[in-house]
Amino acid sequence: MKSLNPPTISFDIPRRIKDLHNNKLLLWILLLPLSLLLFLSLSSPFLSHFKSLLLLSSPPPQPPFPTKNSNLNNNTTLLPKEDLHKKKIGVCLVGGARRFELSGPSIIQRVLRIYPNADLFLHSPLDDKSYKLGLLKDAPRIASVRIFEPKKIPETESRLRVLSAQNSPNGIQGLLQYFQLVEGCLTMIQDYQTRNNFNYDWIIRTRVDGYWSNPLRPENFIRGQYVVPPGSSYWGLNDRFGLGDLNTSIVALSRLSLITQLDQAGLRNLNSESSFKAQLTTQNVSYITKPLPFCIVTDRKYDYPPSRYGVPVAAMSSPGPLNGAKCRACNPVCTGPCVGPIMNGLLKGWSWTQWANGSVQLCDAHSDWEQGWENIFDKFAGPKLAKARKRTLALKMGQCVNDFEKMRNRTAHWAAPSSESICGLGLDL
Ligand SMILES: *[C@@H]1O[C@H](CO)[C@@H](O)[C@H](O)[C@H]1NC(C)=O
Ligand SMILES: *[C@@H]1O[C@H](CO)[C@@H](O)[C@H](O)[C@H]1NC(C)=O
Ligand SMILES: *[C@@H]1O[C@H](CO)[C@@H](O)[C@H](O)[C@H]1NC(C)=O
Ligand SMILES: *[C@@H]1O[C@H](CO)[C@@H](O)[C@H](O)[C@H]1NC(C)=O
Ligand SMILES: *[C@@H]1O[C@H](CO)[C@@H](O)[C@H](O)[C@H]1NC(C)=O
Ligand SMILES: CC(=O)N[C@H]1CO[C@H](CO)[C@@H](O)[C@@H]1O
Repeated sequence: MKSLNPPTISFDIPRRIKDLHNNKLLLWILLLPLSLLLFLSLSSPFLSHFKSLLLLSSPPPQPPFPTKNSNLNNNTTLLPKEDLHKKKIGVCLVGGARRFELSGPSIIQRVLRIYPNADLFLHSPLDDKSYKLGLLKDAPRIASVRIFEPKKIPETESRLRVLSAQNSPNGIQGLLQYFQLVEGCLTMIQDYQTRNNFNYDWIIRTRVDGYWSNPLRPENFIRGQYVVPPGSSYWGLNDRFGLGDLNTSIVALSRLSLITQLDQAGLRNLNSESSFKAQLTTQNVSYITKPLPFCIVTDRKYDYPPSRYGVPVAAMSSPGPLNGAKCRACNPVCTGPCVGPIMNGLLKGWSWTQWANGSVQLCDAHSDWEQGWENIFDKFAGPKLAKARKRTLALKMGQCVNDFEKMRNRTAHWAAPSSESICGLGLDL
């Protein structure tokens, strides 16, 4: 027990397995280290929750909001970290594996391990990079994994009326695939809730290609409001991350099924961000933007410097928070006073992103990632992430299959092609 201060409290509990879902309470109590008990006995609001946990049968009662924060006891209550460790949290991780050797270890370290009680739900389309997903074998808890072969999604009249193909690399079909990816994760969560007869308190929705430079902090758990990053709003709402309680998350993640409602509301020509915003507003879900320390790792090329409608590409090494801006590993070409004029040239409601206080440093992303980017990454990401990157890129077929089998053994619900075929798609025998 190294630290008991937010945001890095980590209950150092040995590998959690499926059985834990059945004997959770018992194990939880047995494994609570003595030092933590001492800490608990010094911290009275925590103690009363803990006592009730010991004395009452499961499920543990919902503790009241702590009295020291009672002046904040309304819809925008910030839950203290200790409380979150007793809540049911689902983490929905969606998207293709692409450069998961860079993003994955950061997600494990700065999202999943910060909330070690959270259940991971992985929803990812199968491709020749899917083998990289095996590194999730190190995730604290895995509830459900679905790796699927993408199929064409019907472009109904209603969907064609509401959505716009503009600025979507793969047109309306691309949008629908993305919406299904997100909503499918909600379906996985709801199935899991039904099967195990409980509801999550919180759902964290994040992307496989998100690189987290700092931990996801507990201030981002706000009841009754959906939390998204500022900027990159493309006439709508930044849809690269979201966090909310179960009710708001159900609305936020129902991206495909709510299109009918948007149609009935007469909405037309929406892109991903504007339909996301419309689905929250038409369902009366309020949202709030909060700075978030992640960026979206992209292989795509973008003109430099970006023009009004251009897209800025940040260096992954930027101090941040990058709020889900696009990024790559680069030696930044624009830092300090160079950044302001470029960012001020971007349209505010489009690709613009918060850059104040030196948070953003820009890459020239007009061609491929620069030579030597691996060393650049290793330097800013540190030895742990560098090691994970090297291991994934040097992975052999046998290791990969073994990783997937390990992960499968720890996962309650597994729907994916065989480990051999996932690994075989991307690795030589
Ligand atoms: C909740 O409390 C915060 C902080 O005191 C305050 O700013 C906010 O207006 C309150 N919200 C409601 C709905 O009462
Ligand atoms: C969530 O929605 C359900 C059904 O609509 C409602 O009964 C419940 O009170 C809501 N919970 C919160 C925390 O708003
Ligand atoms: C949202 O609020 C408006 C106005 O209060 C109401 O007419 C509408 O029925 C609400 N919609 C939903 C889905 O709750
Ligand atoms: C920049 O720093 C100042 C001073 O610390 C602070 O007041 C301001 O909120 C910061 N701006 C952003 C966007 O973080
Ligand atoms: C997975 O579990 C099975 C049966 O419990 C066991 O035989 C196998 O060795 C395990 N595989 C790994 C990689 O842990
Ligand atoms: C969790 C919670 O307190 N939700 C409340 C937020 O505020 C609305 C009305 O403003 C209430 O209906 C909710 O119950």
